[in-house]
Amino acid sequence: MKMIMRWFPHGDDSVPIEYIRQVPGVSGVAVMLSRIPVGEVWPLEAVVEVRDVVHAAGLEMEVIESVNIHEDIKKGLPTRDRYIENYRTTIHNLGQAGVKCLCYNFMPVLDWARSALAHKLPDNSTVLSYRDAEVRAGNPAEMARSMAGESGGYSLPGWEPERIPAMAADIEFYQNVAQNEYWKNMKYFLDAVVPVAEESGIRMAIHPDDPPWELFGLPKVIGNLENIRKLLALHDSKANGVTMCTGSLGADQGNDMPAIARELAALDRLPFVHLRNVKHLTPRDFDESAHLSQCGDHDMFAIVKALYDSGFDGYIRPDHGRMIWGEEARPGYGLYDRALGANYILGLWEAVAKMTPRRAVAS
Ligand SMILES: [Mn+2]
Repeated sequence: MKMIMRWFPHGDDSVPIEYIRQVPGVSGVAVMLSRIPVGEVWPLEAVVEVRDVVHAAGLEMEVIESVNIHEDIKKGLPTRDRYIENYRTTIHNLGQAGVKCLCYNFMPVLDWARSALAHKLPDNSTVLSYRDAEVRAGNPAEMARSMAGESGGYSLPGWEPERIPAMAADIEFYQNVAQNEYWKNMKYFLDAVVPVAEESGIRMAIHPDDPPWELFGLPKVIGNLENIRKLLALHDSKANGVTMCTGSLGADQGNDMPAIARELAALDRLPFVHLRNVKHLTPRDFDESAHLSQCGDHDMFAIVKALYDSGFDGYIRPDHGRMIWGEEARPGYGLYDRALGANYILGLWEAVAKMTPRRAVAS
């Protein structure tokens, strides 16, 4: 297991990479090149340039999060082939630069949705929060604009401003796309890119829908174990895997996170895990919370133990954190609370490892 943290290059992060190296037990970062427009190739030189910055700080850059997928691919338009070809080239280039894991999502239009980016908790820390009625009462473009207003000037990954004007038309488009058509578009994409990932030594890791339930009449993709199994069957390869995000998938209390962790890790289809906690007010309203089990609804010990016992050998990052101690940072991505989260998870991992001799796992 390798503990990593997300980091945004090119001065687009309040956290200097040198500080991440000082978080005990963290060996690398997950990065994205957010300046390259969605659909275009990530040139090898641009990837290597960032990798060298990461290496110079004494960290690894084995995980990319994310290379976003052009909407034409998700829509299944004839123009998708050009973008898929670009995606294949990008995967090849990432492999050349030593990348091992590529996190992406296949959600239509929306990358993720929250009703507030700085909701105040009783201890005066702030967190991202989700109130279902508020989100449904608005429209995505409004939500994007209000989130941008709260983002402290940082770009929000997946909510690039250039995408906002097209959102209404895109949502309209999907009202006539049947769920099984959408899955066919995903299979078309995977059949084209997974073989390149295999050749390049990269494992694709799809991120669950966030939140994992229907919004705005858009097709659902990865919101429960049944859909994850379906995804894995679309293209049977170890390079077609999953990012298990306990904050996204775990927002639906019907999802048994330790059971999902066990199944995916045992299948060796789980290269990447996002660990964060959520505190529900109702089944469809929640606040993100500190990582500790006692601060939210997840039993983090049970999740970590499930991963360990199943032979998990991928990357973990503390997902979002709270904003604490006066830090000003990109929403969800302050240094302090994520560092606390990383070390809490590492503590759980060490305890589980020392208490439970690892059983041999067939490869
Ligand atoms: Mn996540």
